[in-house]
Amino acid sequence: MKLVFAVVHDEDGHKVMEELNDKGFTVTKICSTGGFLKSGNTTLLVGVDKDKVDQIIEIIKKKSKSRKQVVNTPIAPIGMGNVFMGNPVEVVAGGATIFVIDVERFEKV
Ligand code: 2BA
Repeated sequence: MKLVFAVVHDEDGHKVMEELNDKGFTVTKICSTGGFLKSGNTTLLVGVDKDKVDQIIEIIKKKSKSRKQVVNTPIAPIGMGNVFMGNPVEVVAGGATIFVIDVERFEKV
């Protein structure tokens, strides 16, 4: 058995989850935050047999869009106060970041 972790954009999370449910997969949604952008994203957990992993990845791929996002990184203090000049940096986030890990044991009690 495998556990698929997929980090998707908040706006795509619902669509991905709905499609996975429609295709018969059980999904857990976790509200998460990206360490770089410090903005909300969605992490989906799907436990499945090994032979279904590719199907899940295809669904996530189909329902997740990549987006350009701008992050303001402070580069220099201005004057003597605590005001920082922003340095806007554009990054392309997503479609999705997917991890597939082995499940040693799976129980429902
Ligand atoms: P964030 O950490 O907020 O990153 C958002 C986007 O910012 C990333 O998109 C990437 O394009 C850019 N980025 C991240 N770290 C960067 C850095 N040190 N320098 C320059 N640009 C950087 P994605 O790669 O598509 O990642 C989207 C989200 O997926 C991430 O949000 C994070 O929550 C998760 N993620 C991505 N790779 C991961 C990893 N190796 N481990 C854990 N989570 C990961």
